[in-house]
Amino acid sequence: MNTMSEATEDTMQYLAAHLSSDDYARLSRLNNKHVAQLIYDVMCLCRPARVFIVDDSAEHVSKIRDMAIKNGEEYVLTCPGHTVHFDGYFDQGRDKNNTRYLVPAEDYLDKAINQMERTEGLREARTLLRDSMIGKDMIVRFFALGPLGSEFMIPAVQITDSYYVAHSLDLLYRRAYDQFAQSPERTDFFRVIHSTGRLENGVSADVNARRIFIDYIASTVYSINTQYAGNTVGLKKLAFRLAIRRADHEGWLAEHMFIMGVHGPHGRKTYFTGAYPSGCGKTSTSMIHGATIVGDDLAYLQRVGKEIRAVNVERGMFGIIRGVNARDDPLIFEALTTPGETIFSNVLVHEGVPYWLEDGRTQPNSGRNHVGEWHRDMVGPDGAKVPISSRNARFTFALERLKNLDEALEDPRGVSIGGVIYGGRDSDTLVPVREAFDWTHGVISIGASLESESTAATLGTEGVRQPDPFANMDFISIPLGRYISNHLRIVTGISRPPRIFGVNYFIRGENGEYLNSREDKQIWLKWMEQRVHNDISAIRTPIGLIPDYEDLHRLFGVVLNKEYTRDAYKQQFTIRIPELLKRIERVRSFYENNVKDAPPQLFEVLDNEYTELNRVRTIHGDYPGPDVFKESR
Ligand code: OXD
Ligand code: MN
Repeated sequence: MNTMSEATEDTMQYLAAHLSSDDYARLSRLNNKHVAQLIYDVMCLCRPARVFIVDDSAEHVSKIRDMAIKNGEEYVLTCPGHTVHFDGYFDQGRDKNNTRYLVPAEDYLDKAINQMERTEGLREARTLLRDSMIGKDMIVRFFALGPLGSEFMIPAVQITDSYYVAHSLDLLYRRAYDQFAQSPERTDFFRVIHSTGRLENGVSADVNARRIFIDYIASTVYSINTQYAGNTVGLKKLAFRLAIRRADHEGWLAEHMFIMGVHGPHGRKTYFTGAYPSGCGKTSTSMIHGATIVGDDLAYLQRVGKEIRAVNVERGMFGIIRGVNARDDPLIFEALTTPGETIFSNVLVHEGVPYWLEDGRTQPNSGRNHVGEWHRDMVGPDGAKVPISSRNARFTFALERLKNLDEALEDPRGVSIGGVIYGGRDSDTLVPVREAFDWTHGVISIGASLESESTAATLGTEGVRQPDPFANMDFISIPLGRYISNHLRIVTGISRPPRIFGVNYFIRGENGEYLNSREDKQIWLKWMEQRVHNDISAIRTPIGLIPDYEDLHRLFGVVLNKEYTRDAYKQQFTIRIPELLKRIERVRSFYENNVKDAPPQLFEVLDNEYTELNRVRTIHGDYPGPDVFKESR
């Protein structure tokens, strides 16, 4: 299949004969021969019973939702607007092993990036897609990544045989059929082709042949034999990989980042982006009390004049629901328990009400979830005890459901970024918050050195420490060395680049206890906001700048009405030299062994930090408390 070519007269005649007159009229209105060719190719290969070309009308939007319900892909819940969808027991997360770039023989991607030879991959995709839509509808949808009418915007088409997927897309992205119609000459749109494959009891039956291929040569993504939205809503993490390549060509950045407005003193608002691996507090940070949210997952960043500006690629949330409760995530919890369009996935449904892990409510002992009929203590087909809901159960809704939505979501110019935050799941090494000495130090020592313990967002064992540069390792589609150089370069000519910070919400004490509570994030954010404006000073340590006790004490008092003790400060901000040295050794060896062309600054920054940590160790021992550095200023 050549998804990049242009339809001929014959193709148009075929389409006229095989589409309904309304669908053909909608296709013709687009006047885009590349779109027509794509539809023709997928029709010939997958042989659907019908094709539905979807425009931006309210009528189509509600038809999609109705069809998802009629086909049994979603079930209506008691609360108006709420539905639930179930994925198969073995289809509960992003399938990293089977998500591959299709790389032509002459191209290079680092070996840490999952890939296969392009021709072979295309052949496999075609084989698996052949006849996959017999008896089903083929739904064709048009969206924009980024705000409509923005310089950042990338148009995208997704074809799917799942109304649930088509419905999810609707809540997550900006509809752009009209936008396509206005620019018939555009051929640079991203393409996604998805089929659930053969269904048994409503779920993808052939998950062993689950394949997700990214053909960056033709800006096309294939997703086959899967339903889990992280694998099938192609405009999310799959098109994002195409965007990383486009960003590389065009000199901007596509990042796995939230965008949020942190509110400082005297009505000041400072925008931050933040990258954290899935399941490490990214959404909950962007939803923190007192701040406003622009987006929780994907951002495009560009240098515009003397600023770095960013937009949210999406307009909705596909969030992890575990742990969302009235106390910890009150605004999401409110949206999830009040009327309004919401799709729950892989939660437990009991008498029309959804329940999930750690939802803070009295939970029923039975109901329906992703195993089918569930009761407490039951074991699943793999012999493991089945929790009340999947650990990666999710909710999907449009951001407009949230009371803390920032006014800039649809601003075509994006927002000006004051700070960039990286956070991972690390139980024993890094302090809760630190600031880089400068942009280069931050890119290398914080972004490129990020590691995290694995979570339920991807299939496989949880809790394994892995390198996750920029929290983007799963999605990086260009050589990593080049990706890092792009980060170093983006601020060229900017006299005051955004500050870079690292956070760790998961640091534990000697007895394994967490040293911080969830709400402490608020303090780190306020501290970072004030640092961006140089309102307060900070203490220089070998790994970056850390807060002064007095500033944190004041912030804990004012913001949380909490007494912050010197003892807590000392435990949290002790510089754990043996662990930090090991971390640098791991990061160094990851780059040495896996990455060609890492920029020289990478090894310089790591080596300097290593030397400095060793120097301090000889004077102050393995675990110097923060005050040691204050005194030595
Ligand atoms: C997500 C993910 O769903 O990263 O955002 O898995
Ligand atoms: Mn994500």
